[in-house]
Amino acid sequence: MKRAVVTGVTGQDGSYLAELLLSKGYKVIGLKRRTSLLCTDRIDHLLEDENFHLEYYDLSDVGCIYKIINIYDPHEIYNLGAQSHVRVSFEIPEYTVDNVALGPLRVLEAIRHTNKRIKYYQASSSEMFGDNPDFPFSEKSRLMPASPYACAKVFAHHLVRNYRESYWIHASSGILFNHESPRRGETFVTRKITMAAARIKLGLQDELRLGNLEAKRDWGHAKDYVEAMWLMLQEQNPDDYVIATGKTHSVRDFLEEVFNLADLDPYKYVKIDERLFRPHEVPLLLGDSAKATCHLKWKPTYTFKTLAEEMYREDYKKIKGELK
Ligand code: NAP
Ligand code: G4F
Repeated sequence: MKRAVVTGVTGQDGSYLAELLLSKGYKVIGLKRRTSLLCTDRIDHLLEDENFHLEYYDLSDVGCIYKIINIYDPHEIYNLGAQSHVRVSFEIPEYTVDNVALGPLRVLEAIRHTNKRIKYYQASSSEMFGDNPDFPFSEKSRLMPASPYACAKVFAHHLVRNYRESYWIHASSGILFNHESPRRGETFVTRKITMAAARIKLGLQDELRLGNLEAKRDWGHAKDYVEAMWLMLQEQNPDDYVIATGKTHSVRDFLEEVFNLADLDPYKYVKIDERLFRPHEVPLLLGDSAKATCHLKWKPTYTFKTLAEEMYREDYKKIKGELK
């Protein structure tokens, strides 16, 4: 039986990836950091599965990473754990850089010193392209990070190539563009919008504060994107892959799409709040995932519209259920 470790298993991607790996017959060791509230909502349905093991860890604690490798002898490690909010990284840069940049270093060092046959997946990000004006972005595009978070992701991205070439570790980076779902964290813009639309529709909210509506993102669905992570580690050779839909839309487009589904006029509710702007904005992200299509045979199944619709409908159903 194949064994996979997933850091950040309580997050959006960690929960979908754990489900995918269990469905493929893996034993999954999900790593969760200690929080004062339990925060396992996204994986509660997996806790009874005999092939799912939940362990405490922290990306700043080297010893626990060696311990997990020694106990479970994994074939694959998916490193998804991170302080993943770009704007927050301007508020807590040192903490962000520690887990986003040094976390991967610690895991790769543990692999190097225990078992170099463990395959490693690094959660790289389209934020690394920052304000590079030459889109669409491929694996060869220039990295121009525009936040502490993105600078740290660039460090980790280069480190993966360095460990691949220096120590022959099967380490791959997925340069994933924004991916969302009904499990997306509530402070990211898509989920903030779908939750607000549902709450306004149900009479529970009368205002939605947003920042820059003109920023554009290449938005896909997290379920599609975790499939790409797994595919990368099944390849004979490790490599870097852009994972994207190849379409870009503004925050305004997403807002209008969702409020239209709710049959609401967004401009009756939206207030622009300067505090939600970033010191350095990434104006436009658009990915070219031709390499992943060719090598991994990966392509997205969700569109912008089906993603927005699923997110809004799920939020509406959940909030209405809670009201009852
Ligand atoms: P997420 O929902 O924010 O989940 C992040 C996970 O990391 C959570 O399990 C979180 O634990 C954990 N974590 C946070 N700080 C940590 C720390 N200091 N030490 C250990 N674990 C920590 O993020 P996601 O959307 O699933 O993204 C997964 C990974 O892909 C992240 O590395 C992110 O940077 C990267 N990425 C995401 C996207 C995207 O659009 N979603 C695109 C490109 C790359 P708690 O549950 O306790 O908070
Ligand atoms: O939803 P966001 O916070 O996502 P962002 O910054 O693009 O980062 C996400 O995707 C990255 C991949 O490209 C990941 F690496 C990262 O971990 C994360 O998952 O913001 C999207 C856009 C930004 O331009 C922001 O300025 O929406 C704009 N925005 C406008 N109003 C807002 C808001 N963002 C948030 N979070 N909240 C707002 O009220």
